[in-house]
Amino acid sequence: MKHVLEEIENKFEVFQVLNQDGEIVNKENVPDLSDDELKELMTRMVYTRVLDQRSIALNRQGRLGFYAPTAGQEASQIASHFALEKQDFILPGYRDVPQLIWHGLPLYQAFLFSKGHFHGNQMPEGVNALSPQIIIGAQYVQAAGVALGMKLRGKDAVAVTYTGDGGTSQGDFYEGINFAGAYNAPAIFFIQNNYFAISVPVEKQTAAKTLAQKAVAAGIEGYQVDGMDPLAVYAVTEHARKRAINGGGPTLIETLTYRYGPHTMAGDDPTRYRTKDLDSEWEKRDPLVRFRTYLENKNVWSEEQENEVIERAKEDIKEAIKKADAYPKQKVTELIENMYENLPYNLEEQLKEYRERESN
Ligand SMILES: Cc1ncc(C[n+]2csc(CCOP(=O)(O)OP(=O)(O)O)c2C)c(N)n1
Ligand SMILES: [Mg+2]
Repeated sequence: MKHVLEEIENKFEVFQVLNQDGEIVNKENVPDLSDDELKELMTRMVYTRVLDQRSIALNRQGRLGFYAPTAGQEASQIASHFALEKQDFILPGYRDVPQLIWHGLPLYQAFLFSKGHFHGNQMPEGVNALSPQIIIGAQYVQAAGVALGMKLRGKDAVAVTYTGDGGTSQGDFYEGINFAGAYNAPAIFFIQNNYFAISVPVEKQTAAKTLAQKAVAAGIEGYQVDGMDPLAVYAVTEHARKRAINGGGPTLIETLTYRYGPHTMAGDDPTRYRTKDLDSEWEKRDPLVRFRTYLENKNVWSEEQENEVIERAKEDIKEAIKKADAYPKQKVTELIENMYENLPYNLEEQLKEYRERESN
């Protein structure tokens, strides 16, 4: 009898283009990006790192609410988004606010989302996205549906969703990839494998050797990618997008990455479940460090340019948090009105009551 599982598992190799020393190790798969595009990608990653640092500080000052740190995951988040187009539809998880921002969600609205204000969930016209999903895995089912809708309408666009390693244990994960496979829907499913679901290590999450191999049972393409390598993440996303648009069906992409910070700012202490050695092993793979080395060697990036980006990000954040702080507080009536298209009778009663209270 053949050992099919072992055979399949061994076929999933980590796809890498740029190693941790910033050297190209996979010439035939270097994405076709101009110097300006490379600079823009670096700019976005640096900006996002600053946003993360500032968001953590603002949370500690009590000016932000819910926040899930992103440092370490920039290549997975920003380089995947960089391969998308404006018409693509994004269904993010709670840690994926950066992709929303680069898709067009204004910063002050991202801050309002953090503060629990409904306006943070209202995508501006032309920003094709849902607000971040808190229910682990639910966005996978929704992404399959959005992708099928795009296919039926003949759109040249894809639905893109993100979950974590822990998310792959949810029923919704399997339902989403299976449905999208069955309907050959143009979807890209990302798993950002940062090796922990809060404190639970991925080895306790599943017996599977890779998360990418879960694509096999759904009959879709699956890749395992170095999630600290922006060029690899970009290349594989661009490939998956082209395939989907050309009727090739959905793709599951596992990015191997790490979150340097705590799970969220609500009291998680990573030192209780991760070692310093593991942290520093991953810091050596930092996506900003290796991309900076690569770009500096190509003479398309400098410390001066990076400092400009850092200053611009700080200024933008200052303005945006000011605007979010000054934004009118949400009313109970607005909460009710924004929840349903047709109100159930009990909420209709409460709405009336709150309208009276608020007018006094
Ligand atoms: C259905 C569901 N169950 C449990 C939770 C609580 N919860 C929030 S985050 C999380 C861990 C998710 O880990 P992972 O999918 O690896 O994503 P990461 O936070 O590492 O990005 C859990 C269990 C939830 N939000 N939804
Ligand atoms: Mg995780």
